[in-house]
Amino acid sequence: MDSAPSVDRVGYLPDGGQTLMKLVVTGPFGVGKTTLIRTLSEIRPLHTEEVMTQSSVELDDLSGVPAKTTTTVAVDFGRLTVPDDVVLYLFGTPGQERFFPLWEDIARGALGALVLADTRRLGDSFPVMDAVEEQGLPYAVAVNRFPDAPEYDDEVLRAHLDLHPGTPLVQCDARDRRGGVAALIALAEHVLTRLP
Ligand SMILES: Nc1nc2c(ncn2[C@@H]2O[C@H](COP(=O)(O)OP(=O)(O)O)[C@@H](O)[C@H]2O)c(=O)[nH]1
Ligand SMILES: [Mg+2]
Repeated sequence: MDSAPSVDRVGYLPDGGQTLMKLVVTGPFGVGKTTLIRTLSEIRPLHTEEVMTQSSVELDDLSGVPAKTTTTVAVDFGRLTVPDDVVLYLFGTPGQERFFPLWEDIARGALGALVLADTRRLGDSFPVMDAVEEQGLPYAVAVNRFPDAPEYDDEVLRAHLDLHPGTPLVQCDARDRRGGVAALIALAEHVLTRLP
């Protein structure tokens, strides 16, 4: 008897023998979360992105991100396998503070968070870092370098962001795979050192 055709889940389920790690990619509106997950994911990422409508004009502050035409209304999801058979499941959160109540659900089971920041508005990342700390999640900060944003040395950024000396800080371009992978590896290593 022919066996029933298997559901094609290749690419969505790991092959076994791997360490799975759920990570949250977070940060303020327009900082590059969706872009980073799109750049990194080895599967076609899931995005629940919507074109922004007039009704969000008063809600979503576009200052600093004038070219933005879409907004994440729920989550982004992607997957990335890094050396040593560690499979990272990436969950992007919406950036708008009105969605913070969704966080607990999105972050449930996550081992760590990558908080994205933009040097033109570093302060926008503070409430996000607070939310991550409230969840008790270890995190790393990735500064997404936009071409027209001022550049600072790591020490200056650390001081501005008031980072704990143990918190990893990485500067990257969300559209560039190598820098994004480096940011996630820094986070994964940080998470692993904190596991019992
Ligand atoms: N120049 C530049 N543009 C970027 C970079 N990252 C994101 N963008 C653009 O910035 C806008 C906001 O990015 P998006 O990923 O949607 O932000 P999100 O709200 O955090 O998910 C989009 O138009 C992106 O194409 C970057 O590193 N450099
Ligand atoms: Mg987004």
